[in-house]
Amino acid sequence: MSNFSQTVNRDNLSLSEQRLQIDYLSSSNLHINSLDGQDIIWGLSQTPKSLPPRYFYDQRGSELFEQICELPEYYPTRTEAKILRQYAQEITQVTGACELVELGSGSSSKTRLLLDAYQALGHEFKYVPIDVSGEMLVESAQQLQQDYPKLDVQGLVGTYEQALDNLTPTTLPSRMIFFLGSSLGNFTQQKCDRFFSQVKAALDVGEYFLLGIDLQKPKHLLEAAYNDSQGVTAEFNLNMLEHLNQRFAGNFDSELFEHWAFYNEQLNQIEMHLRSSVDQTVALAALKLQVEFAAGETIRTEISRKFDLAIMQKELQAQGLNSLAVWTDPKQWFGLFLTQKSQVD
Ligand code: AVI
Repeated sequence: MSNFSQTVNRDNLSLSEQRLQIDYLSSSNLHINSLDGQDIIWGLSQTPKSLPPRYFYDQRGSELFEQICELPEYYPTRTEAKILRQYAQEITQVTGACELVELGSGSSSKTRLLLDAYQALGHEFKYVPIDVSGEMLVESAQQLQQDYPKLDVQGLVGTYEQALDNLTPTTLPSRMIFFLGSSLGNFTQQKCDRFFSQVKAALDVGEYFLLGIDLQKPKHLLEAAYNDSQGVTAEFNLNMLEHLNQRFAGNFDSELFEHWAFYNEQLNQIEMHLRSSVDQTVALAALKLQVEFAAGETIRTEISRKFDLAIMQKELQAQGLNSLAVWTDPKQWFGLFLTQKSQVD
């Protein structure tokens, strides 16, 4: 556990009296990874080149992601929402009064399905959204408080790792950490293992972890979801270059790159790349970086792993997170696990 007083900027924004509190977790870790761009220098010096998917999410990228979630080809969001709608009440009955900690809360739209269920059962609850985008977090927390007048929100602005390390003991009888939308799929296996052990460390024995994951399915369905006919995913991918230009004084010409997404069946993952259409040199002045691209060379911007329910259940179990329920949709396109921490660390 890192030292809370060192890593937290104590200038809490106190909005709408006591019911909305936002803590900014500004450790040096956040600076190294995302502000100073060391991860960009590293990724662009590798063969093949890569960039961290976190750079999708500037204001425009977050808007484009919201649009992706509504696309006819992008089934994960609505499939998961259907499962949640169907089982939210069962979840509240299992957990009882509880603190709800959401990793990567974004616009908090699916969260409402859970909040509705907790509210309807009359259980006491509190919402702890965690996101790297402070603007998005404050905006959606304020919106939620208008719609749920008794809701206490204690947001944390920072990475998952920082937030999990800095959760303070809950005053409610239990805690449920939830991670929806198959964001786990954007982690490598190694990062996934580290993440599970951090989740486990942030829970007491008997507390809960709710996880939504996208499942393996035929290649054509997956490739359609990441190559939509309206070109929104392509714009989302290319917007990363505009974001880097703006943030690191770069001169990427996004017209000289194209979106490329395919399903890697050996690794069970979608891979998103940006392919250079010409030989070119790009500079990111703020990072003192010059990068050469050959025509046809790509930068991998994202992996989106697709999972197997039984394997994931075993992995969770091996991490001391026992499945209490595994729900899916009739086509078995998406899975939702309700797990409980079973052992002492
Ligand atoms: C955020 N994440 C789970 C999305 C995914 O499907 O991997 C990001 C995304 N990339 C392209 N479309 C959506």
